[in-house]
Amino acid sequence: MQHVEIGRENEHSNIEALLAFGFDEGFARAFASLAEPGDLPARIVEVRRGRYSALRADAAGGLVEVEALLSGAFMNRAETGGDFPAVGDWAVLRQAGAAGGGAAGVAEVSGPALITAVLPRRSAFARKAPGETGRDKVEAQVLAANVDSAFIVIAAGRDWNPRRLERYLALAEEAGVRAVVVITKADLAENPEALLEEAASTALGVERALVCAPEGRGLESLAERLAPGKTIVLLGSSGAGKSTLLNALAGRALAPTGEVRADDERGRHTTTHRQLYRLSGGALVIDTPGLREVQLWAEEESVDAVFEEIEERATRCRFRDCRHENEPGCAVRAALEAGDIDLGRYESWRKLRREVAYLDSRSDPAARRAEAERWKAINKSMRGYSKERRSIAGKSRD
Ligand SMILES: Nc1nc2c(ncn2[C@@H]2O[C@H](COP(=O)(O)OP(=O)(O)O)[C@@H](O)[C@H]2O)c(=O)[nH]1
Ligand SMILES: [Mg+2]
Ligand SMILES: [Zn+2]
Repeated sequence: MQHVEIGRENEHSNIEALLAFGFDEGFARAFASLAEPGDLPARIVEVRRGRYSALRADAAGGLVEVEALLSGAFMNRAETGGDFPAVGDWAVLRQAGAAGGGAAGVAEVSGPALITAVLPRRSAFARKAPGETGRDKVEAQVLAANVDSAFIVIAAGRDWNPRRLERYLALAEEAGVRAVVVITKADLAENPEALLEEAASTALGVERALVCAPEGRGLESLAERLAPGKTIVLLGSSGAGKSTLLNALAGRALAPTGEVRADDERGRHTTTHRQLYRLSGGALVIDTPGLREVQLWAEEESVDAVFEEIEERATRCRFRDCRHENEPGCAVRAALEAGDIDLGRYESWRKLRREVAYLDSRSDPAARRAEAERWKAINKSMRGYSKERRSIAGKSRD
């Protein structure tokens, strides 16, 4: 394996400028093990229908954004949708015509760059790929990679839907990423306190913020989450105010807002544009288009972790394999009847569990588990961490 030192010019590249985009020693090592002479590390900053923009160092010590395609070898190797690059990924970039050039360094060669590999992810937000993927086969689509935390954006008013929150929280749990619930459009809330409370009883132990981005209200609490070189992803439905929030955090219009949902006759989303931005403070923010359909790509444990009160009751059922339907001695049903578990939560939990069961029936659960472990190799301890945090939050609630 080649040795790469950060902040030192070497035969590969001048990578110092990439540090501001989250590059570090771990990524440098992974890069060195996959790269050939002349290759460059680059972060995927934009994905548009299978076309990629990547950010790499230039010869002058700055950064340049280049268009990139997948190499033929990459395409041959890719087995499932989850193998393809996503916004936030670190990639090995090869300038066409420069391969094998040896001393090419950071030569400014024109022509398309090729992505030859994606570096192992530290976290990945995935959903079940929408649309036609074959009748018997379901696949993952990675929405964002190498993310440090997720802002789950939900607007007061018409968008308000705690059930959707649970779905995103399960994805965050699966990704091993810390979530913050951001309630936007505070100006539309008749009773903002009630929304905060509902969010608290839906997202147990998860941080919450109430903002009105156009007026700059509530942004300070979020600003604390925005550390230089750390990556945040904005998730939430179309029109929830994600791009408006991004622009307010940036202090300037980085992303277009107010976009109208673009559907074709079949009702499918035509906007597939995800982009990574850098705020002047140094934080990196991934904006995603409104997702109409966020089908789970998760394991049972990730769903259960979002419904802690149910998970806890379930340990007291008479039968170990109780499905909490009509079994005798079911502690979950008993708690439901006593009003200790909310019916909406119970039904939501069952729905998400059914989605996982569907995934299990249409994909190889062992393969999915292995894939998930690969994506969060470094964040593996997060699940235990978030549990611990929850119980602390639960205790201090009274
Ligand atoms: N009333 C109100 N409208 C907002 C607020 N934030 C965003 N909007 C509007 O909501 C619409 C969708 O916002 P946008 O940021 O594009 O949503 P996105 O699809 O999640 O990126 C736009 O018309 C915004 O002007 C807010 O705090 N209050
Ligand atoms: Mg937007
Ligand atoms: Zn039960």
